[in-house]
Amino acid sequence: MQSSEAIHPERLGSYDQQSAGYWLEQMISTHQEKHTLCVSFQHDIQVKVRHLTESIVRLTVQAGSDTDSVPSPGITPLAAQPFTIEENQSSVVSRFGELAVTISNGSPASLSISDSQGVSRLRVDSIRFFADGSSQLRLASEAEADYFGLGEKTGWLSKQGSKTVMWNSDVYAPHNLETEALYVSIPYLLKLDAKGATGFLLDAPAKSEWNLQKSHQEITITLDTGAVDFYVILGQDAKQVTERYTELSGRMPLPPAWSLGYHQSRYSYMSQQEVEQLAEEFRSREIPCDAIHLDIHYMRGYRVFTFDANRFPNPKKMVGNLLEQGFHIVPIVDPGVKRDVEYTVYQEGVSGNYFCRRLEGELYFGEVWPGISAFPDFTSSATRSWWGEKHKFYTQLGIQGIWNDMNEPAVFNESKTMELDVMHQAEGRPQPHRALHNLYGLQMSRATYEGLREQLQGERPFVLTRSGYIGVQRYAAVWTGDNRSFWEHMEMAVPMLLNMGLSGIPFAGVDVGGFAYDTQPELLARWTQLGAFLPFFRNHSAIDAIRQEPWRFGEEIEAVCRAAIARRYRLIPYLYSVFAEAARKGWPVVRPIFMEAPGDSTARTVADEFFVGRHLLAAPVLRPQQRKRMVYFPEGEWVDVESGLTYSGAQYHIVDAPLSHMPLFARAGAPIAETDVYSHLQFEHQDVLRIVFYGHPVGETAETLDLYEDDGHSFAYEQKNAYNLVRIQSKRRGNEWIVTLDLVHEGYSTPYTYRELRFTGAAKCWQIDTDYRQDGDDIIVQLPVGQTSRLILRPM
Ligand code: MIG
Repeated sequence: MQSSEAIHPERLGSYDQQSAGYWLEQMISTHQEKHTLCVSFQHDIQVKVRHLTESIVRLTVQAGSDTDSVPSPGITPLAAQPFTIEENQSSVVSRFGELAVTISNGSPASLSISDSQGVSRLRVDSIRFFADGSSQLRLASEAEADYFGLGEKTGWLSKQGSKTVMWNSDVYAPHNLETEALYVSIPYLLKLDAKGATGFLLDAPAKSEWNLQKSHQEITITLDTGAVDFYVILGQDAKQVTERYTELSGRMPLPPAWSLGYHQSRYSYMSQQEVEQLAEEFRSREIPCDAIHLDIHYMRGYRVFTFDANRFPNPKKMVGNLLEQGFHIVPIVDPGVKRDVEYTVYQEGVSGNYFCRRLEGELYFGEVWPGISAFPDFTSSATRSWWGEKHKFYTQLGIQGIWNDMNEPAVFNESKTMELDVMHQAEGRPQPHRALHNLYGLQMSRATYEGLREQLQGERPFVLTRSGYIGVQRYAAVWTGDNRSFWEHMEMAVPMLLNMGLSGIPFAGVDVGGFAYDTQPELLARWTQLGAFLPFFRNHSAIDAIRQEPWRFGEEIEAVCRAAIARRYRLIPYLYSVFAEAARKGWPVVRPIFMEAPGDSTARTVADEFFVGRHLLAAPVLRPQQRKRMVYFPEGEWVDVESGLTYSGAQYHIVDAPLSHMPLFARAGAPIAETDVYSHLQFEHQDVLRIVFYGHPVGETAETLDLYEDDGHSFAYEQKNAYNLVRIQSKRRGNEWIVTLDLVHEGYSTPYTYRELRFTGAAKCWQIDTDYRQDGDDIIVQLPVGQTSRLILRPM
């Protein structure tokens, strides 16, 4: 605990330390090198402009004319395109597609990015370089602009008014508003204003500090070291910018279906027997579950790529038996390799030169769980292949998922990480840890993913990581580290995950129930209800916290948890289609309300509700004993999927929120794909597919679901086009309600032969022009797979 002495005036640093240094100022000359515009300034500073697409530009600003900043591995490189250029005495303008860059001469010089209407979307008012190698950008900010993104951060949905640090950090202390750095760094801002949406991405693997505090009327970004290298992305709205941003940062490959299921974890399940019993509990209690995680105690003395022979006498048999019952085992793998001369992984790491070293040659050692350990240098491809190959140890046992922890990297010392002068080889461009810190987790998950992909012979790997950087979604799902069993932490999870989604990471989740501290029955129930609609759904708790499996608090809470988990399993066809959309377009799985209601200014302020895809609106209950909650509905009509009650949008309503379930609303008349609940997810055995229309569409709207289907476990969707894409559209035209099913792509043969369309409550007021069956008030139509259809419903 800190005392008041912590704020002793003499301990506070001076605020004008950084008054020295020089600005980007006084343009000297311009020239073009192929598709790069190079502008030279005083103090030997070069600005380079590269138009990458019609709406994305890359700008680098650095001192010294012979160096050229190279995009970090966070970026999927895009080739520079030809552009036009206009020059006059005071400025240079380059233009391609809908984007123009204006470099205005002066002291300081400024850089402005404008759209095809000539409207400035983002302006860098100044760039300053300091003698210590750090630099600072000032972005102009207008009062009506709002900011989102920044990856994994505490606080509310809007990032306006926040201060944050991009420096991957292991933070066990409670995460709160003051926690400026967490495990993942995504130096990316999404700006929304009346002109549209604009993305700003700073490719800075070193530390950067972002200050969006309102009092500044500007955003300042201070970079510890390295070139100023950034991208500006223009678009109409958040969806379009996110799609374009993920062209640059990459998109998630389709994960295996099982990883969308419920995961159970604990630090730690201590033995083979305990794990087997746990699995049995899930099956006998009929709680769906697809994965069990093994935390650090499965290893022999915390040595990665080993099993402790006493605790886990027969891992192969265990993994095999569990697989048969539909459970995947996900063991944890940390980066630290124990210094033990009799341990082959350590021996190979030393002899193969795979570990991080000082410039002078000696190995870097740090202390983590196994004691003194060496750390693989994942910036080198040789190290990544070696590490990837080591995963044979797991894949040979039948394991298909790996959990990467401590990869900031976390080290038990004062700085909490590797020393800054340790070197990384970085494919022939050696740099100290200080410059590349934020890449460590990304590169470790990459090594893991690529290794698994190689060994799994066509099966999809699952990797979960704690640390990451731009582009981490290409390799891994992310969980947000050590939260606590606090209601406040559950509440914070919502904006945190929404901003991660906007930052390109669609597959993310939090420890359901809370990691540290003892959970409470009602908290676990509410958290499980929320977790069922988060992209990654895992219950995990700390070694000293009370047990929090779904049945630990008696029958009522168990029933609530079972129903919540089952609800997710029922909606898997819809959820999987949303995942497929994330893989194709980069759109988040869970989306802030404003993303589906771009013109709605109230929607922008809503941080405690979210969309799952476009048609489901989740309103989690985030307070103890709360049995009602306020919900903002954007324009349209919304149907409570449980009660069938309809709410009209563009306003707030107070809705019932009994403990039994979380308020969940479907867009009236929009297609939602569902199935029956199975104990685990195996698409090849899914013999029911239901397309449910809750309520009916109002107004002249047309809502679409692109139902995506494949085998859920192989890469045949990619290699042999073995997938289906069924475009289901529901629209009103005058009095008629028209539903169409188009087979956009057919390449996967489904285990079921009919698709069932269910119109809830429709029998009371609609008649349909085809054969149907009635179930209560629902109208049911069965359509043979492979048949295109057009159904018309008319009011009775
Ligand atoms: O804090 O491996 O965030 O999920 O259970 C110790 C033990 C290291 C931190 C992870 C947590 C995991 C724990 N690890």
